[in-house]
Amino acid sequence: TTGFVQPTPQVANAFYEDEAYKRVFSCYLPTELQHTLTGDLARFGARVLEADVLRLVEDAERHPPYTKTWDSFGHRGDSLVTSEGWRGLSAIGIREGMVAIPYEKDYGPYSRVYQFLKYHLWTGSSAIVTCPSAMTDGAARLLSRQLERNTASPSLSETERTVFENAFQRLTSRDPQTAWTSGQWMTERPGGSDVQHTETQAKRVAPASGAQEHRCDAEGLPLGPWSIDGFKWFSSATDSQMAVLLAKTPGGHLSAFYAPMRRRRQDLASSPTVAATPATELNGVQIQRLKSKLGTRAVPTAELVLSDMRAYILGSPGAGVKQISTILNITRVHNVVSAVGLWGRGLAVSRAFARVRRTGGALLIDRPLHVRTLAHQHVEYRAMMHLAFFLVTLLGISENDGETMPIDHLKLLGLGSRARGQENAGSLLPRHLLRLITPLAKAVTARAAIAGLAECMESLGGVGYLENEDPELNIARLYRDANVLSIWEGTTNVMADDLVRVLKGREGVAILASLGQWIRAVLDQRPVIKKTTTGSLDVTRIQFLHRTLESLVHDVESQSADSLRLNGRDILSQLGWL
Ligand code: MFK
Ligand code: FAD
Repeated sequence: TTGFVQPTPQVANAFYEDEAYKRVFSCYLPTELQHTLTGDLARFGARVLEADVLRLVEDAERHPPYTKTWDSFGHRGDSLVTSEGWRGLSAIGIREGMVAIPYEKDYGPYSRVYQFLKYHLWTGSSAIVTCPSAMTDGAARLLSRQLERNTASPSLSETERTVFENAFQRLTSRDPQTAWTSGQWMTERPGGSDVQHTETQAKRVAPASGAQEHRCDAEGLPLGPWSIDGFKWFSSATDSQMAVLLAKTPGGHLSAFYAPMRRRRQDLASSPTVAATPATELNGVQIQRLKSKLGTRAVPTAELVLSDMRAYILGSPGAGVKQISTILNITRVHNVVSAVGLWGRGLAVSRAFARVRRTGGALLIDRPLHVRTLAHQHVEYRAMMHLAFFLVTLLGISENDGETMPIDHLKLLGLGSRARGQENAGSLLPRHLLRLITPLAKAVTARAAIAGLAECMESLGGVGYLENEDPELNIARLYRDANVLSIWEGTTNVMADDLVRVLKGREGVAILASLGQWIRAVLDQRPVIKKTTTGSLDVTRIQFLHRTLESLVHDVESQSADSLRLNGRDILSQLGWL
């Protein structure tokens, strides 16, 4: 046909074009590191828009995973087939250090900021391989804590130490040939928010030394002494090499376990004729079926039947939630950055479209009403970007306690007292804020991104609603994917409930005191902030927050946990002013 054809919008490298991203880059990294990291981030901002990466995204979306349950001869195999696109994108994520960066510790407390700045660029082109990488990061953190504790006070057997060390090295590797990803299996049919009704059972079948246990995992390391039977309702990284899962130990105690996904086949030693078949099999796992989902379609989310899955316990029996919360608190930060990352890509498409689309003779970029609509979105996005990267900074500081940071930089973030030598208060403050802000930020960024991406779709008119042929412009995909962010890793109500758990918990009073201390420190910085920023930290808002906080402290002290729980979402939105 002849006639008008809309010129294609060109999405630009976010490192140079996304003002909120640029602001966060300069706010949350000290100047020297900005120089060091510019090269890699600018390169990666361009890389995620290159044709070969976008082809992988398209392939991953067009070819969702499937299972081959039986072979032609009737052997059950449960092989999971993922697309070339999915595998290619997974390899890129691993090579770029999407999990490895914070464990390489090249930039101390700022390694987390670097990791998540890169991750932000990645989300929109990742086909959500970021889901397994989030759980992998969480599992690596959990295993590294086990190993650190063991160094300080030995409690692991030599076999356990070797198995955990091997897994940790693989999870944090940058080599796609040898790197592992990890699943996180919590949700069961009776409940995902409330895991106390977990039906999966674990029993100990061999001594911890593994002396009587000759079966090995795919690495040749002994399989664990616990045998697990049950059913997991959602497993999103079914192609992973390991999982951290919850199961009940005798006495009904909810406990956490490490389990390799595959084991060496026992029948091979006695039947040399089957040597041509795969040397490993699933470690007591059957894939019941893959889920059919609104979004995250490339992610292999499965229902799993567990039957004598062999595993190692993590921590003591009954400490399952406490152990796995190390993972939860990391994956929730990934969720936060995924929210702003997907939203950021959506806004980039909106901006690109407004530059080329004419209505009534004018480009949309010159139409005041359209610009006002976009501007409102950008202000919200910018606020959520600050929340996200403040949280990331707190994570980095908390994981690298004791490392020195530039004082001016810390002061600007209201964290300066730490460097003034107030060791005790100083080192507690970031951890307190991290515990408080993680559920808050997880809840508010997810919902803001979902609403924001709906706006982005509308800003493109009818084309916004289409499953666009150009993967970098497909807001419909971003919107479908973003909708899970308020559900997995704890729904909004569960985050509100977690906030009440924090406020009414053993450390509640101290945590609120830290929040008050931080707000006062930020207010102290008012003159500096005014001088050094373009007004992105709104002081009136902070003063308002201070007043809100005072009434909140009063409420927390005077009300029961149950009545506070009813108001959990109000508290979330009040603190959302942060
Ligand atoms: C691309 C984006 C990245 C994300 C990818 C994700 C892929 C999808 C993966 C999933 O969805 S995995 C499944 C996620 N599931 C959840 O997030 C579960 C949601 N439910 C909750 O979070 C509940 O609050 C929880 C299961 C934790 C409640 O369990 P309990 O047993 O009722 O907890 P309880 O008794 O209140 O707390 C037990 C202990 O754990 C307490 O410590 P103490 O024993 O010392 O008192 C709590 O303080 C502690 N705890 C609970 N939550 C914590 C925590 N500690 C630190 N941080 C937390 N978040
Ligand atoms: P329920 O817990 O039954 O919640 C239903 C509703 O009740 C929600 O609106 C919730 O907010 C509300 N509610 C629950 N408790 C309370 C309360 N105390 N107060 C007020 N309201 C409450 N899980 C894994 O373990 N591993 C995975 O890899 C994984 N991947 C997933 C991938 C996808 C695509 C999806 C959609 C889910 C995945 N999940 C995974 C599961 C996810 O974590 C759960 O669906 C989620 O935690 C909610 O649990 P549920 O589905 O049992 O809902």
